[in-house]
Amino acid sequence: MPSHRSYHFTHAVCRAPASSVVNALRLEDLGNPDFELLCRQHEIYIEALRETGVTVNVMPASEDYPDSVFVEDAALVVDGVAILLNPGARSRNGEPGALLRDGARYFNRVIDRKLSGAIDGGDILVFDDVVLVGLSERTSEDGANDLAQIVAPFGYSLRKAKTPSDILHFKSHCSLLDEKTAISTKALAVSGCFEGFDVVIVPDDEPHGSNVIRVNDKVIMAEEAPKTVALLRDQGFDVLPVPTSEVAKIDGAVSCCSLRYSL
Ligand code: CIR
Repeated sequence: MPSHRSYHFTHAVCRAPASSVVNALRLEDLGNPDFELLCRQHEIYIEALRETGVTVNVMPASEDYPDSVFVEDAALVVDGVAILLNPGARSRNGEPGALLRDGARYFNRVIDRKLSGAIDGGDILVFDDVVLVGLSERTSEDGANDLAQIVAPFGYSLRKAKTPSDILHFKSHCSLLDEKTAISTKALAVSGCFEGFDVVIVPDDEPHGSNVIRVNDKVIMAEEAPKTVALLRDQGFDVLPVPTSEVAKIDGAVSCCSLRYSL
C-alpha cells in the first residue's frame, strides 16, 4: 500500500480533560458536560486511537484552559513537525504555549512563529498535498495566508474555503476519508470547496457524522451518528464508533481531541 501522509500515522497526542471543561465555550447552551462521563468517554477515545496502531501520548490536564482537551486547535502537525497556531477565541489563546510546554518532546520539531491572524486547527483539513482552510469566526484570511507560507516548504498548497456561518469550525461539517475523498454535509459540499476530490455526503439528520478521523485502516467517529456508521461500513470502511455525547455539548467531536502524525 502506498504511504499517504494524510492518514497514515504512527503517533497521536491528546490532553486529559480539565475539570474546568464544564466552563468550556459553546455556541448553544445544551447543559454542562458531565465531567466524569466526559473523562470515561475520553479514555474510550484513546483506546480507539491505540486500536489503529498509533502510540498515544497524553499530556496532563491544563485547568487554566477549559477547552484544552481540544488539542487539535492549538497546532497543525505536518511530517512530524508541530506548527503552533493562533486560536481565535481569546480564552484559548494560551493553548499553543501550553502545548509547547507540555508536548514539544513528542514532535520532531516545533515551529513557533508569530502569526498575523487567527487560525484554529478545527478549520484545517489536510489532504496529501493540499491544505484546505475554512475561514470562520475563529480563522481569518491573514491566519490562512500565514499558514500557506509555513506549509509550502512541506509540499502543500493551501486553498481557502468558507465555513458556513452557523457552525463553529470547517471540520464540524467535513473530514478526510482517504487521500482523494472527503466526507461532508451536503450544505458544505455544494459550496464547491472539495473541487478535485470525491465526497461522501452524510444523511441530512446526521451532520455530526461528518466529523471523523481516518487513522491508518480505521475510521473513528461518533456512535451517535449510526446511519453514517452504516453508510461507511457499506462502503468498506472499518469504523470504530465511540461515544461523544459530552464533548458534543461544548461543540467538540472526534477530530478535535487529538493531533495525529507520523515520526
Ligand atoms: C471551542 O469553542 O473552541 C470548543 N468548545 C470546541 C472546539 C472544538 N474543536 C474542534 O472542532 N477542532
